[in-house]
Amino acid sequence: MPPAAIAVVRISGPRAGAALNALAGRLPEPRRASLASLTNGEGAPLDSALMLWFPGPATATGEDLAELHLHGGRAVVAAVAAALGAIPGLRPAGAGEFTRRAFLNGRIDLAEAEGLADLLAAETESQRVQALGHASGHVSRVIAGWQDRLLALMAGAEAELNFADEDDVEVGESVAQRLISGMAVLADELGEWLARPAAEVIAEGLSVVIAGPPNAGKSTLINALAQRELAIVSPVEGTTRDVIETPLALDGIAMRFSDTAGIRTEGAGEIEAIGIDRAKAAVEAADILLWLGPPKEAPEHPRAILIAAQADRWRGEAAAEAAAAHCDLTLSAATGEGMDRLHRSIVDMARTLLPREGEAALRERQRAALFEAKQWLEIDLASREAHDLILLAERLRLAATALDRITGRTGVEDMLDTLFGRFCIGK
Ligand SMILES: Nc1nc2c(ncn2[C@@H]2O[C@H](COP(=O)(O)OP(=O)(O)O)[C@@H](O)[C@H]2O)c(=O)[nH]1
Ligand SMILES: [Mg+2]
Repeated sequence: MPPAAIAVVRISGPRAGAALNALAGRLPEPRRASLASLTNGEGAPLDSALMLWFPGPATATGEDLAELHLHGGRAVVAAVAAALGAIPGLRPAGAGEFTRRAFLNGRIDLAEAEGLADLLAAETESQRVQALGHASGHVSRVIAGWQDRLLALMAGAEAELNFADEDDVEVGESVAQRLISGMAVLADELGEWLARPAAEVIAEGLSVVIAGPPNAGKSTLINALAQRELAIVSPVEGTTRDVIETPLALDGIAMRFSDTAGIRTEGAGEIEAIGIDRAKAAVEAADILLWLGPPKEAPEHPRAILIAAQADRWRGEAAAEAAAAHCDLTLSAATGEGMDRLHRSIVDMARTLLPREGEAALRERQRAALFEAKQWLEIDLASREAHDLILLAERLRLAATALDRITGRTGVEDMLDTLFGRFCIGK
Protein backbone atom coordinates (compact mmCIF):
# COMPACT_ATOMS: atom_id res chain seq x y z
CA MET A 1 0.00 0.00 0.00
CA PRO A 2 1.31 3.46 -0.85
CA PRO A 3 3.30 5.43 0.03
CA ALA A 4 6.26 3.23 -0.89
CA ALA A 5 9.44 3.59 -2.94
CA ILE A 6 7.91 1.87 -5.94
CA ALA A 7 4.35 0.90 -6.81
CA VAL A 8 3.82 -1.81 -9.42
CA VAL A 9 0.60 -1.60 -11.44
CA ARG A 10 -0.23 -4.77 -13.31
CA ILE A 11 -2.53 -4.88 -16.32
CA SER A 12 -3.68 -8.24 -17.65
CA GLY A 13 -5.96 -9.14 -20.53
CA PRO A 14 -6.53 -8.33 -24.21
CA ARG A 15 -6.46 -4.57 -23.59
CA ALA A 16 -3.11 -4.56 -21.75
CA GLY A 17 -1.19 -3.53 -24.89
CA ALA A 18 -3.73 -0.79 -25.63
CA ALA A 19 -3.29 0.52 -22.08
CA LEU A 20 0.50 0.88 -22.54
CA ASN A 21 -0.05 2.58 -25.89
CA ALA A 22 -2.51 5.01 -24.35
CA LEU A 23 -0.25 5.99 -21.43
CA ALA A 24 3.25 5.69 -22.95
CA GLY A 25 2.48 6.15 -26.64
CA ARG A 26 4.26 2.91 -27.56
CA LEU A 27 4.76 -0.76 -26.79
CA PRO A 28 8.26 -1.54 -25.52
CA GLU A 29 10.25 -4.56 -26.63
CA PRO A 30 8.80 -7.67 -24.90
CA ARG A 31 10.33 -8.63 -21.53
CA ARG A 32 12.69 -5.62 -21.41
CA ALA A 33 12.38 -2.82 -18.92
CA SER A 34 12.20 0.60 -20.51
CA LEU A 35 11.72 4.09 -19.20
CA ALA A 36 8.56 5.91 -20.24
CA SER A 37 6.92 9.26 -19.68
CA LEU A 38 3.34 8.42 -18.87
CA THR A 39 0.56 10.84 -19.74
CA ASN A 40 -3.18 10.73 -19.29
CA GLY A 41 -5.84 11.03 -22.00
CA GLU A 42 -5.45 14.81 -22.11
CA GLY A 43 -1.70 14.59 -22.52
CA ALA A 44 -0.92 15.76 -18.99
CA PRO A 45 2.17 14.08 -17.46
CA LEU A 46 1.50 11.38 -14.85
CA ASP A 47 4.88 9.92 -13.91
CA SER A 48 8.22 8.88 -15.28
CA ALA A 49 8.06 5.13 -14.91
CA LEU A 50 9.60 1.82 -15.82
CA MET A 51 7.36 -0.28 -18.06
CA LEU A 52 7.39 -3.92 -19.01
CA TRP A 53 5.45 -5.71 -21.73
CA PHE A 54 4.77 -9.46 -21.68
CA PRO A 55 2.70 -10.65 -24.64
CA GLY A 56 0.58 -13.74 -23.86
CA PRO A 57 0.20 -16.66 -23.63
CA ALA A 58 3.59 -17.34 -21.98
CA THR A 59 2.86 -15.01 -19.06
CA ALA A 60 1.96 -15.42 -15.40
CA THR A 61 -1.75 -15.08 -16.18
CA GLY A 62 -1.66 -16.63 -19.63
CA GLU A 63 -2.92 -13.34 -21.09
CA ASP A 64 -1.16 -10.24 -22.41
CA LEU A 65 0.41 -8.60 -19.38
CA ALA A 66 1.88 -5.16 -18.76
CA GLU A 67 3.57 -3.69 -15.69
CA LEU A 68 4.20 -0.11 -14.73
CA HIS A 69 6.75 0.50 -11.99
CA LEU A 70 5.69 3.89 -10.70
CA HIS A 71 6.99 6.19 -8.01
CA GLY A 72 5.11 4.87 -5.01
CA GLY A 73 3.31 7.99 -3.85
CA ARG A 74 -0.42 7.84 -3.21
CA ALA A 75 -1.25 10.61 -5.70
CA VAL A 76 0.93 9.05 -8.43
CA VAL A 77 -0.80 5.70 -8.08
CA ALA A 78 -4.24 7.34 -7.92
CA ALA A 79 -3.59 9.42 -11.06
CA VAL A 80 -2.33 6.42 -13.06
CA ALA A 81 -5.25 4.30 -11.85
CA ALA A 82 -7.67 7.03 -12.93
CA ALA A 83 -6.04 7.31 -16.37
CA LEU A 84 -6.22 3.51 -16.80
CA GLY A 85 -9.83 3.46 -15.60
CA ALA A 86 -10.72 5.97 -18.33
CA ILE A 87 -9.60 3.54 -21.05
CA PRO A 88 -12.57 1.53 -22.35
CA GLY A 89 -12.44 -2.15 -21.37
CA LEU A 90 -10.22 -1.66 -18.31
CA ARG A 91 -11.37 -2.08 -14.72
CA PRO A 92 -9.67 -2.61 -11.35
CA ALA A 93 -8.79 -6.24 -10.61
CA GLY A 94 -10.57 -8.10 -7.82
CA ALA A 95 -8.73 -9.79 -4.94
CA GLY A 96 -6.71 -12.73 -6.27
CA GLU A 97 -7.91 -12.15 -9.82
CA PHE A 98 -4.48 -12.48 -11.45
CA THR A 99 -3.91 -15.85 -9.78
CA ARG A 100 -7.45 -16.93 -10.64
CA ARG A 101 -6.81 -16.13 -14.28
CA ALA A 102 -3.51 -18.00 -14.16
CA PHE A 103 -5.46 -21.00 -12.86
CA LEU A 104 -8.32 -20.70 -15.36
CA ASN A 105 -5.84 -20.36 -18.22
CA GLY A 106 -4.01 -23.48 -17.07
CA ARG A 107 -0.79 -21.68 -16.11
CA ILE A 108 -0.91 -23.10 -12.57
CA ASP A 109 -3.08 -25.72 -10.89
CA LEU A 110 -4.99 -25.46 -7.66
CA ALA A 111 -2.26 -26.98 -5.48
CA GLU A 112 0.19 -24.41 -6.84
CA ALA A 113 -2.30 -21.57 -6.32
CA GLU A 114 -2.77 -22.68 -2.71
CA GLY A 115 1.00 -22.79 -2.28
CA LEU A 116 1.21 -19.25 -3.65
CA ALA A 117 -1.41 -18.06 -1.15
CA ASP A 118 0.58 -19.70 1.66
CA LEU A 119 3.82 -18.20 0.37
CA LEU A 120 2.35 -14.70 0.53
CA ALA A 121 1.14 -15.38 4.08
CA ALA A 122 4.35 -17.11 5.23
CA GLU A 123 5.88 -15.53 8.32
CA THR A 124 8.39 -18.12 9.39
CA GLU A 125 11.13 -19.98 7.57
CA SER A 126 9.43 -23.38 7.72
CA GLN A 127 6.22 -21.87 6.34
CA ARG A 128 8.14 -20.30 3.47
CA VAL A 129 9.95 -23.50 2.52
CA GLN A 130 6.76 -25.56 2.67
CA ALA A 131 4.71 -23.05 0.65
CA LEU A 132 7.43 -22.64 -1.97
CA GLY A 133 7.41 -26.41 -2.56
CA HIS A 134 3.67 -26.33 -3.23
CA ALA A 135 3.81 -23.16 -5.33
CA SER A 136 6.50 -24.58 -7.56
CA GLY A 137 4.47 -27.68 -8.27
CA HIS A 138 6.09 -30.30 -6.02
CA VAL A 139 2.76 -31.78 -4.91
CA SER A 140 1.27 -31.39 -8.37
CA ARG A 141 4.04 -33.54 -9.86
CA VAL A 142 3.50 -36.30 -7.31
CA ILE A 143 -0.25 -36.28 -8.03
CA ALA A 144 0.43 -36.37 -11.77
CA GLY A 145 2.55 -39.50 -11.21
CA TRP A 146 -0.31 -41.19 -9.34
CA GLN A 147 -2.75 -40.17 -12.06
CA ASP A 148 -0.52 -41.77 -14.69
CA ARG A 149 -0.51 -45.03 -12.77
CA LEU A 150 -4.29 -44.94 -12.33
CA LEU A 151 -4.64 -44.33 -16.04
CA ALA A 152 -2.42 -47.30 -16.86
CA LEU A 153 -4.50 -49.54 -14.58
CA MET A 154 -7.70 -48.20 -16.11
CA ALA A 155 -6.38 -48.83 -19.60
CA GLY A 156 -5.68 -52.44 -18.63
CA ALA A 157 -9.21 -52.89 -17.33
CA GLU A 158 -10.77 -51.20 -20.36
CA ALA A 159 -8.78 -53.30 -22.81
CA GLU A 160 -9.88 -56.47 -21.09
CA LEU A 161 -13.51 -55.33 -21.02
CA ASN A 162 -13.50 -54.41 -24.68
CA PHE A 163 -11.67 -57.34 -26.19
CA ALA A 164 -11.97 -60.33 -23.88
CA ASP A 165 -14.11 -63.25 -24.85
CA GLU A 166 -17.07 -63.14 -22.50
CA ASP A 167 -16.78 -66.83 -21.70
CA ASP A 168 -13.11 -66.67 -20.91
CA VAL A 169 -13.55 -66.14 -17.18
CA GLU A 170 -10.04 -67.19 -16.25
CA VAL A 171 -8.29 -64.46 -18.18
CA GLY A 172 -10.65 -61.93 -16.61
CA GLU A 173 -9.78 -63.26 -13.17
CA SER A 174 -6.04 -62.81 -13.57
CA VAL A 175 -6.54 -59.30 -14.93
CA ALA A 176 -8.69 -58.50 -11.91
CA GLN A 177 -5.98 -59.86 -9.60
CA ARG A 178 -3.32 -57.72 -11.21
CA LEU A 179 -5.58 -54.71 -11.07
CA ILE A 180 -6.31 -55.22 -7.39
CA SER A 181 -2.66 -55.61 -6.45
CA GLY A 182 -1.76 -52.51 -8.50
CA MET A 183 -4.48 -50.61 -6.68
CA ALA A 184 -3.23 -51.86 -3.31
CA VAL A 185 0.32 -50.68 -4.00
CA LEU A 186 -0.99 -47.23 -4.88
CA ALA A 187 -3.30 -47.19 -1.85
CA ASP A 188 -0.29 -47.93 0.39
CA GLU A 189 1.61 -45.04 -1.11
CA LEU A 190 -1.31 -42.67 -0.55
CA GLY A 191 -1.45 -44.02 3.01
CA GLU A 192 2.18 -43.02 3.57
CA TRP A 193 1.36 -39.47 2.54
CA LEU A 194 -1.67 -39.46 4.83
CA ALA A 195 0.49 -40.56 7.75
CA ARG A 196 2.53 -37.38 7.42
CA PRO A 197 1.64 -34.31 9.48
CA ALA A 198 -0.89 -31.95 7.91
CA ALA A 199 0.29 -28.64 6.47
CA GLU A 200 -1.97 -26.76 8.88
CA VAL A 201 0.45 -27.30 11.77
CA ILE A 202 3.04 -25.33 9.84
CA ALA A 203 0.65 -22.64 8.68
CA GLU A 204 -1.22 -22.13 11.94
CA GLY A 205 1.52 -23.01 14.37
CA LEU A 206 1.85 -25.76 16.96
CA SER A 207 0.08 -25.15 20.22
CA VAL A 208 2.31 -25.16 23.28
CA VAL A 209 0.33 -24.99 26.54
CA ILE A 210 1.84 -24.06 29.88
CA ALA A 211 -0.08 -25.62 32.77
CA GLY A 212 0.35 -26.48 36.42
CA PRO A 213 -0.90 -25.58 39.90
CA PRO A 214 -1.37 -21.94 40.99
CA ASN A 215 1.81 -19.95 41.64
CA ALA A 216 3.98 -22.47 39.80
CA GLY A 217 5.41 -19.63 37.72
CA LYS A 218 3.44 -20.24 34.51
CA SER A 219 2.74 -16.59 33.77
CA THR A 220 6.33 -15.66 34.58
CA LEU A 221 7.49 -18.33 32.14
CA ILE A 222 5.29 -17.19 29.24
CA ASN A 223 6.40 -13.60 29.82
CA ALA A 224 10.04 -14.71 29.74
CA LEU A 225 9.44 -16.65 26.52
CA ALA A 226 7.55 -13.80 24.87
CA GLN A 227 9.97 -11.24 26.33
CA ARG A 228 7.14 -8.95 27.33
CA GLU A 229 4.57 -8.54 30.07
CA LEU A 230 1.80 -10.60 28.56
CA ALA A 231 0.24 -12.17 31.61
CA ILE A 232 -0.14 -10.67 35.08
CA VAL A 233 2.33 -12.18 37.52
CA SER A 234 1.39 -12.17 41.19
CA PRO A 235 1.68 -14.33 44.29
CA VAL A 236 -2.13 -14.23 44.57
CA GLU A 237 -3.52 -17.63 43.62
CA GLY A 238 -6.02 -17.55 40.78
CA THR A 239 -4.61 -14.43 39.11
CA THR A 240 -4.65 -15.96 35.64
CA ARG A 241 -8.20 -17.00 34.85
CA ASP A 242 -8.44 -17.09 31.10
CA VAL A 243 -6.21 -18.76 28.54
CA ILE A 244 -3.72 -16.18 27.28
CA GLU A 245 -2.29 -16.99 23.88
CA THR A 246 0.68 -15.50 22.03
CA PRO A 247 2.22 -16.43 18.69
CA LEU A 248 5.94 -17.10 18.91
CA ALA A 249 8.38 -18.59 16.40
CA LEU A 250 11.18 -20.75 17.78
CA ASP A 251 13.92 -21.61 15.27
CA GLY A 252 11.64 -20.64 12.40
CA ILE A 253 8.78 -22.86 13.58
CA ALA A 254 5.49 -21.08 14.16
CA MET A 255 3.97 -21.82 17.57
CA ARG A 256 1.17 -20.52 19.72
CA PHE A 257 2.05 -20.41 23.42
CA SER A 258 -0.76 -20.40 25.97
CA ASP A 259 -0.68 -19.48 29.63
CA THR A 260 -3.51 -21.03 31.63
CA ALA A 261 -5.21 -20.75 35.00
CA GLY A 262 -3.53 -22.74 37.76
CA ILE A 263 -5.23 -26.09 38.15
CA ARG A 264 -6.50 -26.67 41.70
CA THR A 265 -9.40 -28.65 43.02
CA GLU A 266 -10.30 -26.55 46.06
CA GLY A 267 -10.83 -22.91 46.87
CA ALA A 268 -11.47 -21.68 43.36
CA GLY A 269 -14.28 -19.16 42.87
CA GLU A 270 -16.87 -19.38 40.13
CA ILE A 271 -14.91 -17.53 37.45
CA GLU A 272 -11.62 -19.20 38.34
CA ALA A 273 -13.38 -22.58 38.07
CA ILE A 274 -14.36 -21.73 34.49
CA GLY A 275 -10.74 -20.77 33.86
CA ILE A 276 -9.61 -24.13 35.24
CA ASP A 277 -11.99 -25.95 32.88
CA ARG A 278 -10.55 -23.97 29.99
CA ALA A 279 -7.04 -24.80 31.15
CA LYS A 280 -7.89 -28.49 31.13
CA ALA A 281 -9.38 -28.24 27.64
CA ALA A 282 -6.29 -26.38 26.43
CA VAL A 283 -4.05 -29.11 27.88
CA GLU A 284 -6.02 -31.75 26.02
CA ALA A 285 -5.83 -29.89 22.71
CA ALA A 286 -2.14 -29.02 23.12
CA ASP A 287 0.45 -30.30 20.68
CA ILE A 288 3.07 -29.84 23.39
CA LEU A 289 2.46 -29.50 27.13
CA LEU A 290 4.81 -27.69 29.48
CA TRP A 291 3.89 -28.93 32.94
CA LEU A 292 5.06 -26.85 35.88
CA GLY A 293 4.17 -28.85 38.93
CA PRO A 294 4.70 -32.12 40.75
CA PRO A 295 5.49 -34.74 38.08
CA LYS A 296 3.05 -37.12 39.74
CA GLU A 297 0.19 -34.71 39.10
CA ALA A 298 0.99 -34.13 35.43
CA PRO A 299 -1.98 -34.81 33.15
CA GLU A 300 -1.71 -37.66 30.66
CA HIS A 301 -0.24 -36.19 27.50
CA PRO A 302 1.74 -37.74 24.64
CA ARG A 303 4.14 -34.81 24.47
CA ALA A 304 4.66 -33.33 27.91
CA ILE A 305 7.82 -31.63 29.14
CA LEU A 306 7.94 -31.84 32.94
CA ILE A 307 9.55 -28.72 34.33
CA ALA A 308 10.93 -27.96 37.79
CA ALA A 309 10.47 -24.18 37.81
CA GLN A 310 11.69 -21.34 40.02
CA ALA A 311 15.01 -23.14 40.61
CA ASP A 312 16.57 -19.99 42.10
CA ARG A 313 14.18 -20.38 45.05
CA TRP A 314 14.75 -23.94 46.12
CA ARG A 315 18.26 -24.66 44.92
CA GLY A 316 20.08 -26.60 47.62
CA GLU A 317 16.99 -27.82 49.46
CA ALA A 318 17.26 -31.60 49.51
CA ALA A 319 13.54 -32.38 49.16
CA ALA A 320 13.10 -29.95 46.27
CA GLU A 321 16.23 -31.23 44.54
CA ALA A 322 14.95 -34.79 44.81
CA ALA A 323 11.58 -33.79 43.30
CA ALA A 324 13.29 -31.93 40.46
CA ALA A 325 15.24 -35.07 39.62
CA HIS A 326 11.97 -36.59 38.37
CA CYS A 327 11.43 -33.73 35.94
CA ASP A 328 12.75 -33.38 32.39
CA LEU A 329 14.42 -30.08 33.10
CA THR A 330 15.06 -27.47 35.73
CA LEU A 331 14.79 -23.76 35.10
CA SER A 332 14.24 -20.33 36.53
CA ALA A 333 12.30 -17.89 34.41
CA ALA A 334 13.40 -15.16 36.80
CA THR A 335 17.16 -15.64 36.31
CA GLY A 336 17.00 -17.18 32.83
CA GLU A 337 18.75 -20.33 34.00
CA GLY A 338 17.72 -23.37 31.92
CA MET A 339 15.70 -21.32 29.40
CA ASP A 340 18.02 -22.38 26.56
CA ARG A 341 17.45 -26.03 27.35
CA LEU A 342 13.70 -25.49 27.41
CA HIS A 343 13.92 -23.81 24.01
CA ARG A 344 15.81 -26.82 22.63
CA SER A 345 13.42 -29.36 24.12
CA ILE A 346 10.40 -27.58 22.64
CA VAL A 347 12.00 -27.31 19.20
CA ASP A 348 13.10 -30.97 19.25
CA MET A 349 9.59 -32.07 20.18
CA ALA A 350 8.04 -29.75 17.58
CA ARG A 351 10.19 -31.26 14.86
CA THR A 352 8.66 -34.68 15.52
CA LEU A 353 5.28 -33.15 14.65
CA LEU A 354 6.41 -31.41 11.49
CA PRO A 355 7.12 -32.79 8.05
CA ARG A 356 10.78 -33.62 7.59
CA GLU A 357 12.89 -31.19 5.65
CA GLY A 358 12.11 -31.32 1.93
CA GLU A 359 8.97 -33.36 2.58
CA ALA A 360 5.76 -31.80 1.34
CA ALA A 361 2.80 -31.62 3.69
CA LEU A 362 -0.77 -31.57 2.49
CA ARG A 363 -3.58 -29.34 3.66
CA GLU A 364 -6.71 -30.86 5.18
CA ARG A 365 -8.62 -30.29 1.93
CA GLN A 366 -5.97 -32.17 0.00
CA ARG A 367 -5.75 -34.90 2.62
CA ALA A 368 -9.51 -35.46 2.46
CA ALA A 369 -9.30 -35.98 -1.30
CA LEU A 370 -6.33 -38.30 -0.87
CA PHE A 371 -8.16 -40.27 1.79
CA GLU A 372 -11.13 -40.70 -0.52
CA ALA A 373 -8.92 -41.84 -3.39
CA LYS A 374 -7.27 -44.37 -1.08
CA GLN A 375 -10.63 -45.80 -0.07
CA TRP A 376 -11.64 -46.34 -3.69
CA LEU A 377 -8.41 -48.25 -4.24
CA GLU A 378 -8.84 -50.64 -1.34
CA ILE A 379 -10.67 -53.77 -2.43
CA ASP A 380 -11.96 -56.45 -0.13
CA LEU A 381 -10.78 -59.63 -1.84
CA ALA A 382 -13.77 -61.54 -0.50
CA SER A 383 -16.25 -59.12 -2.03
CA ARG A 384 -18.04 -59.60 -5.33
CA GLU A 385 -16.39 -56.43 -6.59
CA ALA A 386 -13.04 -58.22 -6.57
CA HIS A 387 -14.20 -60.27 -9.53
CA ASP A 388 -16.01 -57.56 -11.43
CA LEU A 389 -13.85 -55.60 -13.84
CA ILE A 390 -16.56 -53.02 -14.47
CA LEU A 391 -16.81 -52.17 -10.80
CA LEU A 392 -13.01 -52.09 -10.42
CA ALA A 393 -12.72 -49.75 -13.40
CA GLU A 394 -15.36 -47.52 -11.86
CA ARG A 395 -13.40 -47.40 -8.59
CA LEU A 396 -10.27 -46.40 -10.51
CA ARG A 397 -12.22 -43.61 -12.17
CA LEU A 398 -13.55 -42.41 -8.80
CA ALA A 399 -10.04 -42.48 -7.32
CA ALA A 400 -8.75 -40.40 -10.23
CA THR A 401 -11.62 -37.94 -9.78
CA ALA A 402 -10.76 -37.57 -6.09
CA LEU A 403 -7.10 -36.86 -6.95
CA ASP A 404 -8.22 -34.37 -9.59
CA ARG A 405 -9.77 -32.31 -6.83
CA ILE A 406 -6.30 -31.64 -5.40
CA THR A 407 -5.05 -30.04 -8.58
CA GLY A 408 -8.48 -28.64 -9.39
CA ARG A 409 -9.10 -30.34 -12.68
CA THR A 410 -12.70 -31.17 -11.75
CA GLY A 411 -15.37 -30.05 -9.32
CA VAL A 412 -13.61 -26.94 -8.14
CA GLU A 413 -15.98 -24.07 -8.83
CA ASP A 414 -17.19 -23.94 -5.23
CA MET A 415 -13.64 -23.76 -3.89
CA LEU A 416 -12.39 -21.03 -6.17
CA ASP A 417 -13.98 -18.13 -4.33
CA THR A 418 -12.66 -19.28 -0.98
CA LEU A 419 -9.16 -19.75 -2.29
CA PHE A 420 -8.77 -16.65 -4.42
CA GLY A 421 -10.45 -14.54 -1.75
CA ARG A 422 -7.30 -15.15 0.34
CA PHE A 423 -5.21 -13.10 -2.09
CA CYS A 424 -4.98 -9.36 -2.05
CA ILE A 425 -5.85 -7.12 -4.96
CA GLY A 426 -3.04 -7.07 -7.48
CA LYS A 427 -1.97 -10.67 -6.99
N1 LIG B 1 12.24 -16.32 42.58
C1 LIG B 1 11.39 -16.63 41.60
N2 LIG B 1 10.11 -16.28 41.69
C2 LIG B 1 9.25 -16.63 40.69
C3 LIG B 1 9.69 -17.33 39.55
N3 LIG B 1 8.63 -17.55 38.73
C4 LIG B 1 7.57 -16.99 39.36
N4 LIG B 1 7.93 -16.43 40.54
C5 LIG B 1 7.04 -15.76 41.48
O1 LIG B 1 6.03 -16.65 41.87
C6 LIG B 1 4.76 -16.00 41.98
C7 LIG B 1 3.76 -16.66 41.06
O2 LIG B 1 4.19 -16.50 39.71
P1 LIG B 1 3.20 -16.55 38.50
O3 LIG B 1 4.03 -16.51 37.28
O4 LIG B 1 2.13 -15.55 38.63
O5 LIG B 1 2.61 -18.01 38.70
P2 LIG B 1 1.35 -18.71 38.00
O6 LIG B 1 0.24 -18.66 39.00
O7 LIG B 1 1.77 -20.11 37.75
O8 LIG B 1 1.05 -17.96 36.76
C8 LIG B 1 5.02 -14.54 41.62
O9 LIG B 1 5.17 -13.80 42.80
C9 LIG B 1 6.32 -14.60 40.83
O10 LIG B 1 7.05 -13.40 40.95
C10 LIG B 1 11.10 -17.68 39.47
O11 LIG B 1 11.59 -18.29 38.52
N5 LIG B 1 11.89 -17.31 40.51
MG1 LIG C 1 -0.66 -17.08 36.13
